[in-house]
Amino acid sequence: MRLSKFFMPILREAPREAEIVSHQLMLRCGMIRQETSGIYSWLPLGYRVLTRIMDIIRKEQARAGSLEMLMPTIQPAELWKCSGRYDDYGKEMLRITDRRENEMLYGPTNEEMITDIVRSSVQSYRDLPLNLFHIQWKFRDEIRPRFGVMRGREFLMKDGYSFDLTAEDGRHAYNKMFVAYLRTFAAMGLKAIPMRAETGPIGGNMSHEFLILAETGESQVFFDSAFHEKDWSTFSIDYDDRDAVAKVVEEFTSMYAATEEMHDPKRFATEVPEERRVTGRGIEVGHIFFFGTKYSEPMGCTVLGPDGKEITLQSGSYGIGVSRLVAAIIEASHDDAGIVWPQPVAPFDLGLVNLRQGDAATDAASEKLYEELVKAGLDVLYDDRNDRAGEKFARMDLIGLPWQVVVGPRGIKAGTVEIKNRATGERQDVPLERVVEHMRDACMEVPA
Ligand code: P5A
Repeated sequence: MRLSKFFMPILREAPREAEIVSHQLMLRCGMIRQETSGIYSWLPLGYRVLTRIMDIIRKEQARAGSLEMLMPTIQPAELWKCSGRYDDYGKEMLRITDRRENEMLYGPTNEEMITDIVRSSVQSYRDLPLNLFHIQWKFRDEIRPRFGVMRGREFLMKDGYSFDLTAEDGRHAYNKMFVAYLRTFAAMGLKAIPMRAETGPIGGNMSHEFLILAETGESQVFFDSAFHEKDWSTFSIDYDDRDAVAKVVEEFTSMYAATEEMHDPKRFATEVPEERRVTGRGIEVGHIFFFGTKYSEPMGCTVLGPDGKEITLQSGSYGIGVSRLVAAIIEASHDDAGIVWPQPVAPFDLGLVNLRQGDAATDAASEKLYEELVKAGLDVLYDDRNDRAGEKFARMDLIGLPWQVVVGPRGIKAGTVEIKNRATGERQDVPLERVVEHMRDACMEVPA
């Protein structure tokens, strides 16, 4: 992509209403634009990151055996009356009436709708287990939408739902998602600590939140510093191996980690040696629930078992804050100059900077490199604009692409370009003919 043809409305200064660094940087980079309180447009740069996050989620969900589908944003109120949640949800739910006076709502979540789909389409025990997910916009009329897309009113969620015959199978489905979430966040360059959690309006009797640490996080968290030493990135798993999956879950849940609501100071003190007790703040990027029959029972979600008897299904639901993640990643990964994208979610793999647009030799070398890098399968943002070098550097640092390939007149004379690693600031002169290979190695070095 040529910057001259891209739409990335950079702001020199952060608008005053932005209180936290991720919100400031997202606005400054032209990633999002607020339309009204808690509702945002995603501009091309921001949408690229959102897309890469969705790609990672899809890949890990598929590995864990979940099937993607798409349910609507608008739901009939009828379903929610059936589960008993229509009144419980209160003012957070946006209620709508259509021209025929039908009561509708903009979905804050989809437990009712998916349960309705399963109860009407699945008749036999042979059709189970089932695990379905979608990535869809939600609306929650939050009292205090704030921090940009971190706590929005309209926000993008990945929500998945499991249906099983027995509590034991349901537990396995829950464990699989637990592990899939660890893998998903790790693949984005994040360490998301699973913490025992309250279930709130979603309900159920077992639940974990996944939180990433950040000073600006809305939740106070208490955990064992042993989490810092854990290696999130490498474990692979055979999802059909129940014991192996349960073992990973056990390994993580046996270490103390709790949000304020669930924190037990006495247990914390007895279980965790003093020097390992950490109190900090975290951002909730995922939340999983096991319901048993909480939704299946009132909604009559049953199948016929092998003996012809009715079985009420065991269900669970599994959420990831997709749009929140974009802000959360920035909170976890930035410096004074701007964003520092982890490679797997970066909007482009690298920025190619032509330091002297209009100089025949640098123009020719930049154009040639651009063509070759794109041909090699790399996502390149090519700064071909006629701006001052200082402005170009500052802009590249601000938008935080993992690598900068800088083409300047002096280097071209010597047959080299400078490659800068955004995260470490390390610079290296690389011969022109080796740049493509160098960048390919650097960018494809993604953890399995
Ligand atoms: C799980 C999937 C649920 O809604 N039902 C379907 C369950 N869980 S949850 O915890 O309420 O939400 C899941 C994740 O969505 C993100 N999230 C938000 N992101 C941005 N703005 C909001 N207002 C918002 N509310 C929830 C969180 O990451 C949460 O973990």
